[in-house]
Amino acid sequence: MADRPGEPRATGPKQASVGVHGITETLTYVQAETGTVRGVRTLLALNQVDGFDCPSCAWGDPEPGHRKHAEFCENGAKAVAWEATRKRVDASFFAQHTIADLRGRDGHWLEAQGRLSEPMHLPPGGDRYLPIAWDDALRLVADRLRALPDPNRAVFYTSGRTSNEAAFVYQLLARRLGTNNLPDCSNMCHESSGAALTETIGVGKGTVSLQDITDHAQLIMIVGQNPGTCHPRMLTALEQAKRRGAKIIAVNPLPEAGFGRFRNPQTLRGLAGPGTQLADRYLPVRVNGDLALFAGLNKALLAAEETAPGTVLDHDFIDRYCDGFEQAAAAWQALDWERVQELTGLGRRAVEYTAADVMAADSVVVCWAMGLTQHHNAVPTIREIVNFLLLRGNIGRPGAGPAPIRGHSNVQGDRTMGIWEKMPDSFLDALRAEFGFDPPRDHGWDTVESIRAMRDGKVDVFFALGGNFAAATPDTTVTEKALANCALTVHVATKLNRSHLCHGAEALLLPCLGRTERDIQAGVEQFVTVEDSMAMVHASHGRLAPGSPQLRSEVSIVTALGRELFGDAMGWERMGRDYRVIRRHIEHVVPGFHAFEERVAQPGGFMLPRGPRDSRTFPTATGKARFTVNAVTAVRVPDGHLLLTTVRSHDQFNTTVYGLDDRYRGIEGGRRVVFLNEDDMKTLAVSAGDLVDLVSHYPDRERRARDFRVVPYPVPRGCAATYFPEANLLVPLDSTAETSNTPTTKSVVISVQPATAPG
Ligand SMILES: Nc1nc2c(c(=O)[nH]1)N[C@H]1C(S)=C(S)[C@@H](COP(=O)(O)OP(=O)(O)OC[C@H]3O[C@@H](n4cnc5c(=O)[nH]c(N)nc54)[C@H](O)[C@@H]3O)O[C@H]1N2
Ligand SMILES: Nc1nc2c(c(=O)[nH]1)N[C@H]1C(S)=C(S)[C@@H](COP(=O)(O)OP(=O)(O)OC[C@H]3O[C@@H](n4cnc5c(=O)[nH]c(N)nc54)[C@H](O)[C@@H]3O)O[C@H]1N2
Ligand SMILES: [Mo]
Repeated sequence: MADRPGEPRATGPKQASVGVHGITETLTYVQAETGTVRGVRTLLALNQVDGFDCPSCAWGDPEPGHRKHAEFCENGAKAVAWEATRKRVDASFFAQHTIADLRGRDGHWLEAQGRLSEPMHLPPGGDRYLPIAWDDALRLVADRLRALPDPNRAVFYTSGRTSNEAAFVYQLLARRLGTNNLPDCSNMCHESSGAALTETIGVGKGTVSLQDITDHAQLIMIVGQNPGTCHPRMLTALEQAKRRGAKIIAVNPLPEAGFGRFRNPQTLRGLAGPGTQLADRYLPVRVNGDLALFAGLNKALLAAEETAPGTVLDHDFIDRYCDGFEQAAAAWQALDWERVQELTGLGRRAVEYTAADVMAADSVVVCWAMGLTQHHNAVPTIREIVNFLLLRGNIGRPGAGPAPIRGHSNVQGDRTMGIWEKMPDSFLDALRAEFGFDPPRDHGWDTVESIRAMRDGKVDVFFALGGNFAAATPDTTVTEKALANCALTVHVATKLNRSHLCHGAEALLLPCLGRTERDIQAGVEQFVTVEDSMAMVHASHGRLAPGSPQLRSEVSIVTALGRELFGDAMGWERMGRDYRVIRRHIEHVVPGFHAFEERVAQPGGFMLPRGPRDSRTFPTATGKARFTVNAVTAVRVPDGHLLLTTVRSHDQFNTTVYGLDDRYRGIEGGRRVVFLNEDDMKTLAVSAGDLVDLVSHYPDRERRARDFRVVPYPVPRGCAATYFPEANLLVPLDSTAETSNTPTTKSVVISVQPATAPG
């Protein structure tokens, strides 16, 4: 990728988050992209009961009466401005730029050109995209899909901004065609959480509500998550929790600014005062050391119980609701403290003090995100966290439970709607009953399997509803070639990105409405629905005039394609004209959506049922919550190598780079940096500012990412960090988490070598 090495400056990690600086920076960006009046009007509709859902993260909204006039964060504001920009990428843009030219630009430049504004077609052998009429474009896709010798030669990718309504009709289209090839960004995100939670508590989602965090939890652990950047509104909830006396423990190899003082920009106190110190304890765990840490905590809790029987564990809960305790306890007894210390990089005392904090708290919530899910042992790590919660009955009561904090604003809802390559038979049965066709039963391909299939020539049509497949997935070089192997690639998108340039023999670029825009079908304004991290389902009403008259909604594109492909026996046209028809189907097919239309009309929407939380029912294989035995492992790092984790900067949303600064980590003006421990720098004989290559050594071959500046940083010894997606080419396609098959983008074994000239 032509991501030229800027000349980043490093000023060291910051101790505090948000504050006035953040607001001015955001307003400048909003103004530059949208012009002020449009910008401010847009922002005020954000996350209000009659406004649109923030397209950025999946953090939950406060109850309707408790919303601030400005219920958004710095990064939500950027996401909205990014979508509401006045710049346009139209036919004249593509006439001026060949694909080869565009492939030479970096992702930041591509998206900065503005909104895609008309459908475009790259004919076989063409060197640039040309305009095409909507009807012709949809007919082309339908023709190619119909001509497939086997429906499994098509792949339908989804990114997590897609609404419930669009996701539902999209999975319906794929299954009606006859395939379960529905990979999504969740395969790279919280798949490990889903797998671990389904196995142990019977539901693949968190069980915690926003009020559990703000009003009830006595201890909140934030593990492998960077709320100051990725879920800034969570800081407001944590501040509320602190004010009523809750404790907070952060577990992270990097001392993120969000754990320090928080200056709430939405209160006068926050703007003027010193702010609230959020974390009471910070554990600088080694990258991939979390399984060992939680096993160590469980060992410490068990030991304390043996010293003072009946005071630590919740035996009543364990006996009534759980199984597998004895085996798990035996494993903790056998666990060696030295191993815990070696793998976590933390002293035994630090673990025992933390266990004491846990014992002092009547209710504990554990929040986590990508710091846990993208490792080989991600699923056992999260199972071990469930063990930790079960030991003290920290599930199914106020202020307690597991809280995987989701990424994309509707990634959780998309799953609920059936975007998954292996939906259970109960869902497929309901689909058959509702629509009268036999959905395929064989599991489809997830993201990694889809890349392999494309690489191996098993895919003719790749269709993406949003996202940036080429940049977000691992092994960039392999993935880009894999996409080029397809006969047809189709992207429904708002902005131009790298994936649109890694095209098949023929390609289509279909521009769609964003979350902020008014969606009118057959003269009637429509709304869509989304589900947040806390399983609240609510409506989202676009407020802005569409960026171009040619934009169509995702629902309208998918239903029009459905009609073109299958005729109208299933009522595609009605679904596309009136989204209430889709919601009625959802009500019949998806559990928890009874009286959908009425309940979603209530301010704030409604909460989906969560058995473990509401009634301590655990729909697992045994009908009980399950303790598991998890071998305490971590990635083995050979001498002279480091374990690299890949993180987001404060100025990006996944592959969308808003700007080149990472304010909280003190990086300005560039992204090609690698954060190293100063002792490791001595051993490696590198100095601050040196230009180095990062080289990953997986058995199949060497992978090299060139030209990164060394930045000394307080990461644990033997660990390193750099930014996603620049580092994705280092992640081998075959290096995935057990069970969830999530790429191990947070543990890549690398060596740091002097920069070589591009070969
Ligand atoms: N502004 C902004 N908001 C976003 C996004 C964005 O890109 N920008 N992306 C959205 C999406 S899709 C997602 S999934 C979420 C992601 O939200 P996060 O998961 O918070 O984001 P990451 O930057 O991937 O960082 C994970 C955190 O884990 C830490 N970490 C890395 N390795 C380890 C480890 O081995 N152990 C532990 N304990 N910690 C580790 C990192 O230091 C970092 O603080 O955010 C969502 N919100
Ligand atoms: N190394 C490394 N790799 C990672 C991660 C990591 O932490 N490290 N994180 C992983 C995670 S958690 C995730 S979720 C994935 C993200 O993977 P994706 O979801 O595929 O990527 P995004 O960058 O979120 O997609 C951005 C693009 O979506 C399109 N878009 C934006 N809004 C809309 C909309 O409303 N509709 C439509 N149709 N298109 C829209 C725009 O064209 C934009 O360019 O990346 C994964 N990859
Ligand atoms: Mo994500």
